[in-house]
Amino acid sequence: MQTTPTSERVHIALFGRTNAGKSALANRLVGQDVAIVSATAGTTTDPVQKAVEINGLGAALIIDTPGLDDITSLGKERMARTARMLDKTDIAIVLFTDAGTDTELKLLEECRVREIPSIVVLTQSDRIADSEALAKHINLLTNKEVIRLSATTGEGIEALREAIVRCRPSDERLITEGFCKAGDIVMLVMPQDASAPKGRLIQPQVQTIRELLDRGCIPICTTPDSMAEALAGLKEAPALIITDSQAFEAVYRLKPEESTLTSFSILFARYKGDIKLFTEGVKALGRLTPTSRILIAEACSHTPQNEDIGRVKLPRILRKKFGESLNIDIVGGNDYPEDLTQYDLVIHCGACMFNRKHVLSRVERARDQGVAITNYGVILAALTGILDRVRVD
Ligand SMILES: Nc1nc2c(ncn2[C@@H]2O[C@H](COP(=O)(O)OP(=O)(O)O)[C@@H](O)[C@H]2O)c(=O)[nH]1
Ligand SMILES: [Mg+2]
Repeated sequence: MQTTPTSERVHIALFGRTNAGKSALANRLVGQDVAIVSATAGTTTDPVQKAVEINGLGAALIIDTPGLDDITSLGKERMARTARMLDKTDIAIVLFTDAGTDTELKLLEECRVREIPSIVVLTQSDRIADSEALAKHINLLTNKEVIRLSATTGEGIEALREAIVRCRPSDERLITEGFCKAGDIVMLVMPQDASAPKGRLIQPQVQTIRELLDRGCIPICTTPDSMAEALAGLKEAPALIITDSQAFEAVYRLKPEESTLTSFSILFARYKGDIKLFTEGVKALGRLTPTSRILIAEACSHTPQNEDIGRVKLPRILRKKFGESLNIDIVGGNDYPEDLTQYDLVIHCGACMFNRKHVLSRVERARDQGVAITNYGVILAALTGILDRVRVD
């Protein structure tokens, strides 16, 4: 069964002090016991996330977080952890069980600054004597609507769902936005060689085909080997051809004059990140010297089995081009440095595991520090001479 990938889900994070009832609420929203609900302080040390479908919103991810006041970690570390959570948060739910402290107010302020929609809830209302008066008080403190709810009785859960739906991100993005319109024939060139997974298509291909169908376009799927034949069978040239970067040269040779050409990597760099900044950032290649410092940032923390783009391929190409003494730091998972100013270029992976919000948080950090940033797809396209021959935006 195919499910919506995590990266495509609206990330909803629950914030609050220890024992506020985050895990209980997460369970209530998910409808099953996922997080451990416990009266012992600090039981949730790892963020727990669970995929859900929310009526009116669609595919979401509920993220249960450790307490804002969690005494099992140092204050500074705790703040950094919360900041990292916010990096990927599309909607924040902030829990109060009493009048709250500076911690909740600071978090709400941080959400406001970062333009993350936030929802204030008064939890455990079933055991608060005058929850209406308390809600009013919190409303005055936060200047926000306060939803009274109970994970035990279910009171207020429907109101919370409605509030979540109102916060739904408005910038519904399309992968192929501006590249084609309804009725257009779009040819997808997708090599299915030994490196392709057995019995299925990879996620970017699936997502693109689905979107083209939704948009009323006519996707024609082919491999580099059958592309010429596929073209010959068409009455008119495709409006757009999207190719896997591996097959670029062959596709470029076969491409009809009138067809626009782009690649899956470029479309996804644009969909997931900031294509203007990435194509600008890649110009840093022209300024690199043998002593330059480069950061390669991977979203995955695992070590891939096969030859890997970020850890093997890119460093090899770059060292060959700019010298063996090139300084290359590679980080994975959450290890994305606060301070990027020592780098001449940051190269981020395609971030198939991250939501757009998360990628943009990282992109903005580089931009704000004046550091050039690009991604795997764009830099490989530049290094192999593809970038100048495709449409990027
Ligand atoms: N009566 C009542 N108890 C709750 C409610 N939500 C949580 N609790 C209890 O409060 C304690 C802390 O809840 P938990 O979800 O683990 O808090 P967390 O630390 O914020 O994750 C547990 O004993 C829960 O059973 C609620 O809505 N009503
Ligand atoms: Mg918990």
